[in-house]
Amino acid sequence: MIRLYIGNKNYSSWSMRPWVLLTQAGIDFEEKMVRFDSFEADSEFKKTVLAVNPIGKVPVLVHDGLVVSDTLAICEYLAETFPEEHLWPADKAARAMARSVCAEMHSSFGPLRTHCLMNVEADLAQQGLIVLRDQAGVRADLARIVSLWSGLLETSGGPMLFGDFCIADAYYAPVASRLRTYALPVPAQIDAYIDRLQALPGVRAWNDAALAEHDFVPMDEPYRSAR
Ligand SMILES: N[C@@H](CCC(=O)N[C@@H](CS)C(=O)NCC(=O)O)C(=O)O
Repeated sequence: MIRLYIGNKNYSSWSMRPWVLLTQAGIDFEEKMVRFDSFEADSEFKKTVLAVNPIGKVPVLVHDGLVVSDTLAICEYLAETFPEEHLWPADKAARAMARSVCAEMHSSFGPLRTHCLMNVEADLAQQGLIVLRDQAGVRADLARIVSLWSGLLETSGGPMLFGDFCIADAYYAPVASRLRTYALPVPAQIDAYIDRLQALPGVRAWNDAALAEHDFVPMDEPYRSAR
């Protein structure tokens, strides 16, 4: 049985990706949620996660004695282990592009990640206005996301980035969540993609569970002191 270690669903954007992928694909797995108390060496979070893998971050996947960390490696492992689920697009060129946009997610969008932390439960529209006004990097990230998603949707014809749901949609689900939380303005076709993405059973299940957590983790809440 696959075991996936994740952080708080309200906050952990990296955890969301493989969890949504597994859930949406209907692959059976066991979830182990490790609460974010802090990321200090003596925190319960660090102690628990370090006992599983030396990187000390979530997500971590454990399967048949194998420990796989880092989201991209986990997604690749799942795609290889469950080829019948077609987690990457079947077409070679589309697959290369899907890998490319996932790698871009890993290596880019620093300003968006820094100034718009994922927070499924919160309404941070006012903060979104301030961030957009003050952070040129967030404006640039938003423009890139709009152009990236628009191009992919135009090429594939939708409803997902590469037609059918694939790893790339799971990868951008936390970005879509941020766009909603901070009410960042996007064109109508991007708004419609976000609606479709958030309506996927796997994404809905994550968001519902995030709302049910009723936890408040101060290190992930730069804009609020309470819920
Ligand atoms: N590149 C890693 C990033 C994972 C990551 O940063 N996870 C956060 C939670 S969303 C974490 O565990 N942080 C703990 C720390 O920074 O010490 C991946 O793709 O899985």
